[in-house]
Order: sequence, then structure tokens, then C-alpha cells
Amino acid sequence: MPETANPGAGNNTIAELSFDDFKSIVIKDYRIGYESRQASIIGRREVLTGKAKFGIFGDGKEVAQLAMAKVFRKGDWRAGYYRDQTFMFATGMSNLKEFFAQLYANPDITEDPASGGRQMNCHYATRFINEDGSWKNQAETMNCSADISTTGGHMPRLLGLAYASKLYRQNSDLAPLTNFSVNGNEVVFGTIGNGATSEGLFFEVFNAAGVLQVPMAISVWDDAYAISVPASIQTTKEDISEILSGFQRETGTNGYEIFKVRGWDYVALCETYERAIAVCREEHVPVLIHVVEMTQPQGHSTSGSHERYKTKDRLTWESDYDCLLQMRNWMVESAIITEEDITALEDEAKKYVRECQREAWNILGDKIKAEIDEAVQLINALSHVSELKNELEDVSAELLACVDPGRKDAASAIRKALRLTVSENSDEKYALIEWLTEENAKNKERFNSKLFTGSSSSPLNVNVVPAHYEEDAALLDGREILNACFDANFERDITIVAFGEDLGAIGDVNQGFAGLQAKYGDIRITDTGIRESSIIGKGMGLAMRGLKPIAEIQYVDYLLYAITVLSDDLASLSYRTAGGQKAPVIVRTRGHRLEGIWHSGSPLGIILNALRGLHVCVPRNMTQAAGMYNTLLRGDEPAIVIECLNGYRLKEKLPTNVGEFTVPLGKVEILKEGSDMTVISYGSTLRIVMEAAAELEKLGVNIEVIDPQTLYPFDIDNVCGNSLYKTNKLLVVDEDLPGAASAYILQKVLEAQKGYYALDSPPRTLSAKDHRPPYGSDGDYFTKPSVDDVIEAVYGMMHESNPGKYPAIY
Ligand SMILES: Cc1ncc(C[n+]2csc(CCOP(=O)(O)OP(=O)(O)O)c2C)c(N)n1
Ligand SMILES: [Mg+2]
Repeated sequence: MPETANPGAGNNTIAELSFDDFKSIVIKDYRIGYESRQASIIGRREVLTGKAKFGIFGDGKEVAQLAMAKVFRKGDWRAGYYRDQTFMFATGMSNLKEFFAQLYANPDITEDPASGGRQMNCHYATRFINEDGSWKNQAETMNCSADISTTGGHMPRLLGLAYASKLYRQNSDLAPLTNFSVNGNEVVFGTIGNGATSEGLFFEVFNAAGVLQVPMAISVWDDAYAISVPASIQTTKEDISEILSGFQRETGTNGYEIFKVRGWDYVALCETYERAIAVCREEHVPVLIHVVEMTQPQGHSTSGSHERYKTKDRLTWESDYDCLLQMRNWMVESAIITEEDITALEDEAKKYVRECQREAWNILGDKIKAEIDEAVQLINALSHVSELKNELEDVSAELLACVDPGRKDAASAIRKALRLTVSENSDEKYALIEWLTEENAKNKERFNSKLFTGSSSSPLNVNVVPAHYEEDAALLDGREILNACFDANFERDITIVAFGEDLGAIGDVNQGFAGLQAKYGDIRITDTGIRESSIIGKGMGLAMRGLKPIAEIQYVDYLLYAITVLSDDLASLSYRTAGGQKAPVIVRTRGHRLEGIWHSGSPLGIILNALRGLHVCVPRNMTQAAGMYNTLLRGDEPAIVIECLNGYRLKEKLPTNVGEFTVPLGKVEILKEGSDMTVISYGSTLRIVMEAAAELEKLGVNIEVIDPQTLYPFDIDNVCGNSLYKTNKLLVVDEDLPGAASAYILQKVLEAQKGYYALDSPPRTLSAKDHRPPYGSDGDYFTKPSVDDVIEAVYGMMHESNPGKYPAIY
């Protein structure tokens, strides 16, 4: 924490202070704001001189953030965007050195704890899990959920974090979880630009928080622009708080407290934040603080200059109403500081920021330089014994001459040297290979690790407990199996909550939760409005704060309404924080064949492509689904489970340990052994494949049917690839579009598992048609794979390889 930070601000109100205390607080604040401004100015220069790739800064937004920091306490949370450096410095959640380390993309998490060099600058996060994946004490720290670059994309997470405070306050059974909350007193601070309030997610979440009455404090930093587009094109009446005034709570209604304040008025800002956050914290009323008349002294980012699109008058106004200048004038006029002293403070602050910047640059630069030197020495040593002495010397000279070199330059030079000496052998050459192998491992950790938390609590490490059945096990509807599973888990673990559209009172549209709200209460099993992004955001926020949410999306077809949150925010969380944060949400949904264009979706290709960072579970029946929930609820990584829409009323045997048995992730099940062909399928098509298999036996074809059970991870034991060594033929059957999830499966089996070498005929896929299925049974038959289609696909392949034995059917 820098000396100047104001830790635990919010303990005093300005009115209670002596003038001397007041002065020193104001001066300290100004210093933080001024340092922050210098960081923006120097940061921009570093980009323009080529030492960093891109810069976006919080200049012009400093003073409001100083005021906001005063009311931010331990246990509180931030979900904001890229303008908040001053707030981060003022609270001590970040500092100048880390600011520059991130600007330079330093991959060391001790230097850039927010992202380990993975995120653009000014994308903040605190590390709230330990190295081993366990939780830190969030009630003792100030907490910042990891920023994302998409405008408004963080809003659903903001809602979820605030919703957690509500659950902690309203569910007294959670009171012992003091590491996460003290009576739900934690306020969650959101920030968003005026332009980003045009996003749908903003409006969806804004309404949701008004309904839910959660301690969410949204500050809109209004600088009247969104890059070049002015407020007149963004916002009705050019005024977001004006148009949201209908959300103002009145006597006897829910709603918001709404504030509007100028971004250069330090005193008004401090007073506003104090009032706003008091009501938010005490009464769990969401608040909107619309901070207007903000500026952008350096324009939007390093990508362009605002002189191109702002009028002269606007630019003149912006420099006159620069918030730090206004604060400075007020401080001098109010005798808080003399002109001389504030100039001295500014000089000192400038020097300090420069030092921090140089230090951050040198820390990374020295390490890289050492690696470059090593590479140069290795290549030179090789050149002494190589026939290609001159060429190798050129490579090392080129490497030495690199301006602002990176690790890639060292690796690339070594790889080039190895290419040049492809036909040579020497100890010197092996030294290069050894170096490259070691550096590759380090760089993999730096740049490619932590897609998942990967700790001992990973669902991949959950004990495998087989399902047990009584001799005379009851045959129940599939939905009842799930119901029993959820019941047992809600009984077992007080932190589990579930919510979704129609999930509470009626127990979901297919009755998986029937009766459970009555048993466990509506604070744990809850209906939501129709807002899929918010459902996922709620899941994220709750999961980040130690609860175990099952966030239900009614049909997989509606997942698209939440795909941005799932993809940009949830799926990237572990990776973008280099393992500093986790959100083990279980997304529950249902899909595959049923009826109609929006109720029969099986978009696994979309899911696999967009949600890398979630486990993807595709149970073929409700027992397998229950086993997967049992696994996931004991693990700490996010996942999606797609139940079979047409399976809720099919009969299944009830395991005696329905809440305990686990289905391990990444482990296939061979549903039928066979020798003629390997058929891989998942979800609802498996029943069709099994029916086809029985018919195929009559035609003299014996297929092996494999259910991968989870598509990510996919068959970690290479069972599919190995099966091909027996059958030499492969068919993949699913209901997705041609070339979607089936192409993914081919890549896994043929390339990753090397199944290609075992094939004696071309692999095939049998998927749905290129369009969505029309309504009605005929539409289904002529669009999605049917038993007839599977039989003909398999038999056709047998015919191709042995027409004598398998004559054409027609
Ligand atoms: C979803 C999405 N759309 C577009 C962008 C590109 N973009 C980045 S910042 C920005 C303008 C944001 O303006 P505003 O919300 O007013 O914030 P400001 O930068 O002015 O503080 C745009 C369009 C983005 N990052 N994400
Ligand atoms: Mg703006």
C-alpha cells in the first residue's frame, strides 16, 4: 500500500473532524489524485514511446473517486471499469508500481497481482483466493472483483455481489461464515461510464436491483462522451439520472435513492457519498450516484486524440473544470494549503510517480535482459562449433540489438538457431534445447495457465462414489431423482442456493425443485424475473462470496441471453486473474430435442467455443445429472449442466445415495461394447443410438457406444481413441449443427487422442440439419438424427468398407 492511501476510510465523517485533521485528509487526498494524474500522463507517454502497447486511464475522474474511497470499508466490494485507478490507489487495493507493472504486462503476480500481465492496464482485481485455491478472509480485506473490458459487461456481477450481502443478512444460518460477511453490511460499489449505460445489461441489472433491494451503489462517471460519440446520441434527454428518476423509491415502494453531483466539487462529492452509502449499507437500498461534468484531459485512450471530435469550447471548458484544478483552487482559496506548499507537493508527487514507473520498468526489464543475455551466450557458444557460424552470429546480434526486447525475442532467436542447425549435433546445441524446454515451461505458466482454479478442491479431484441401489430400487420419474438429489444437497450444505425463472414457487418448469422452496425457504430457492444475464451475474457474485449457487437458465435456447456474461466474465475469470479469483457457479439448464425452434436447442458448439473456462456436462439421464451435481457441488470450479428436456418423465432407478454418489468429470461410460464401429454420442441422442444399436445387431453390425458424459473435459483417459484400435471406424452422433460440437469431438479423438491412426475408413458425423428444428414430430424427424438415420449412417459405413457382406439397403 502506498504511503498516501487512506486505509479504512469511511470511519470519520468530515463534520466530526478538527480543521487540522480535515486539512491533512484533504491534502492527502489531493496528493493521491495528483499522483494518479501523473500516472495517467506518464502512462500515456510510455505507450506513445512504444514501451507499452495500449493505455487507458482515469484522468479527469480523480476527485469523485477520492470521495468514493472514503466510504469504502473492509468487506466491501468493487465491480467497475477502467477509469478507477484513483479509487484503487486511495483504498490501497492497488498502487502505482502495480499500475505500471500491468501497463508493461509484467506476468509476475507479485508485480501485477490483478492479472499477472494478462489484462490491459487499469483492469483491477484483488486476489481473494490463496495459492492453494482456498478463500482468503474477505471480511478483513477490501475486495475488487476482476474488471473486464466490455462496456457494461460487469453489471450482472455487480448485482450478484450485492445480492450476496442480502443473503448473508437475511439468512441467519449463514451468520457463522464471518470470513465472507458481517451481517450483510458490505456495500458493493459499481462504476460505469455514461456511454455504457446505453447497454442492455445496465438497464436489466438496474431494474433487478430495484426489485431485489440490494446494497449496490452505482456511480456513473459522466464525461458526456463515449469515445467520440456524444451524450445526445447515447442517452434520452442526455441525462441518465433524469430518465431513471422513476426508479426513485417513495414511501411504501421499493426502488433507488438517486443522487446527482458534479465531478469537480470535492465537498459535494464527499457529502453525497456519505449520505448515499449510509442508506445503502444500513437499509440495503440500491443507490445511483450520477457524477456529471467529468472530463478527459488526455482523451479516451492512447488510440486517438479527442481534439478530433470535441469542439474548442468543450476543450476549453474541460481544462477549466478539470477536477484536480478545481480542487486545488478550492484548497488554496479555503486556506487548506498555500500555493507554495501545494506546488512543492506536486513536485514531490511527480518525482515519486516517476520513481515508481522506473522501478516497475526495471524489474521486468532486468529479468528479460538476463534471459536475452543467456540466449545470446548460448547461441554464440553454438556458433563456435557450428558450420553456420556467421548465420548464428547474425541471430544473436539481432537479438542483442532489439529495442525493448521481450521474452518472445529470446525464445524466437533460440528457435531460429535450432532451425539453422537442424542437421547438426553438439552439446552446445543441446544446451539450447534444454534452455528452450525450461523457458517454455515457465512461459506456459506465465501465459497459458489457470483456465481453471486447478486446486485440490477442483471437481476433477472430488472422490468418486459409485451409485448404490437396493435390490428393489424404486423406479421414479427422472425429475424425482433430481429432486431427491437437490433435497439431499440442500440439507447437507447451508451455502447452496438455487434461483431462476419459475424455479421457486412451482419448483421449476419440470418440477426438479418441486416442494423444496417450502422446505428450505425462499431465500435459498428463489424465483427470479426474466433476466438471464442477471441470473448468471447473481451466480457469479454469490460464488465469489463463498456461496454455492445453482443458477438456472430455463431452456438452453435462452443461454444466448446470458452468453456475454458467461463468456466474457465467468469463463475468463480464473484466467484473467492468473488464478487470483474464482466463481464456482453451477449453471443448470435443459435442452436437446423437444418441440419447436426455441425449445429444442442443442448448441454445444456455441457453448464449447464461448465457455472455455467452464466444465461442460451433458448427462444422458437424470441419474447421471444428479451424480454430476453431486460432484460439482463439492468442487470449486464453474460448470454448465444440460439436462435432457425429454427425460424428466422417463423412469429411472433411485440410488440409495442419491445425494452422495458422484459422476467424475472427463470420464466416459461405455454403454455398449462392440467391435464393428465406435459411436460417440451424448445427451438425448444416446437413447436413439442405443435403440439403433439393437436394430443394427439384427443387421449383423455390432457397435460400441460411448457416452463421454462431459464434453469439457473430454475423455481424459483416451477411451474413445483406444476404442478405435478395436473397431477402426468412428461415427459421432449429436443434435448440434453439422460441424459444430461433432467437429470438436473429432479434433479430440482423431488429433489429440491420435485415433486417426486406427481408422480404416473415413470418420463420419451425424448431426442435425443446418437450421433449427421446426415445431412438431415430423419436423423433429426430418431435422434431428432419428433411429433410422443412425442405423443407415452406421450401416452405410459398413457397406462402404465391405459391400459384399453389407449390401446396400436402398
Ligand atoms: C461491449 C463493448 N462495446 C464497445 C466497446 C468499445 N468501447 C470501449 S470504451 C467505449 C466507450 C465507453 O464510454 P463510457 O461508457 O462513457 O466510458 P468512458 O470511457 O467515457 O469513461 C467503447 C465504445 C467495448 N469495450 N465493449
Ligand atoms: Mg464517457
